[in-house]
Amino acid sequence: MGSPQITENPTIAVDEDEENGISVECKELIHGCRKEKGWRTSFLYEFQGFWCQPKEIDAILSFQKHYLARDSDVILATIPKSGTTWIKSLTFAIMNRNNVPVSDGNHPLLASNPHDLVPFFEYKLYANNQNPNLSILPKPRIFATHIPFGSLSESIKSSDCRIVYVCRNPLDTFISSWHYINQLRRESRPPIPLEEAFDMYCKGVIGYGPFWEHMLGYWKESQERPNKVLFMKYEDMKEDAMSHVKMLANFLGLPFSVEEEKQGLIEEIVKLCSFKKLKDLEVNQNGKSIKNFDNKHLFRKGEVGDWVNYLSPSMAHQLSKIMDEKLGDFGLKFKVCSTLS
Ligand code: PAP
Repeated sequence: MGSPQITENPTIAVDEDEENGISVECKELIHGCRKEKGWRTSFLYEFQGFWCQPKEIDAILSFQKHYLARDSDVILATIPKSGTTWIKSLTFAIMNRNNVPVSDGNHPLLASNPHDLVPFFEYKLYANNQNPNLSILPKPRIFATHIPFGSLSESIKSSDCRIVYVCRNPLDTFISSWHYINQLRRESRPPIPLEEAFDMYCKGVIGYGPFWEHMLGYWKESQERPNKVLFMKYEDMKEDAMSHVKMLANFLGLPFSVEEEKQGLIEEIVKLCSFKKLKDLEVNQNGKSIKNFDNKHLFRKGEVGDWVNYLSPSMAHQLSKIMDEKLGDFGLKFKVCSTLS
């Protein structure tokens, strides 16, 4: 039944609701997994080499069994709080620009949260024991996931479908995650102290983590198969969104025509999907897209380098050392860290 030192800790009790409704297969599986205290749920379980919550594991099992990729599919992959909402909106706007003009006052992004337009495998499509018939969806289909590359279904790896991975510097990702989780815990539990969350993050214990394994899985694949995986960084996108939108459209096989560029379409897409534009929309101020998740918490500051307002110099050095050790040899670096050396 998992790790004894954790189960014996009297301060952690399993919230029965967290395992309610999950399959027998999943229940049996998690009881054989290593576990650690969770961020939002009582525990995170080490499943296929990454940390995950019971309901997510159940959905991932279903996804791995049932999802069949088409060559025309596009999969947006991120570790949480790395720019998922942003890449969903940009990809949706680029891929649908011939059906819905970006300047249309009824553009779907003005009335729906990006998570409703581009569903997650593990939170929507395969959640709660569902096995939806995705073959009825028109091509090209856009899906999203936080699942590490190694655990994607075989058909994703072997088909010609494309994967876009967005990565964010871990210092900001950590702070964004900490704020977000504390918002979600507000009703049920006290906030997690920053120092405690930081220790967990540095050990790799966070949903879909360790972050370095998550990043490297997609990074290595993008180096080996650049036509299969496009690897983008949040900081680079913030610095020059236009060239990234162009790069994304090229990768997706839908390059902008000279005419579109002249008309300023790239700039329009950048504006439509900007943090400020999306944050101020009614649907993103008051709606809920994924069960228990208020849309408004998806839009906090949207800045690069906010970590300096929270992390002590020694915490920042500790995390940047981990990044150097784990990612440096693979050539994966983040500009924001030059301020630390
Ligand atoms: P998710 O994994 O829960 O879907 P995700 O969208 O990846 O969350 O990350 C949220 C972060 O992206 C937030 O960062 P912050 O906490 O540092 O502020 C959020 O503000 C930011 N974000 C959301 N939408 C955009 C956008 N359109 N442009 C830039 N950043 C954005």
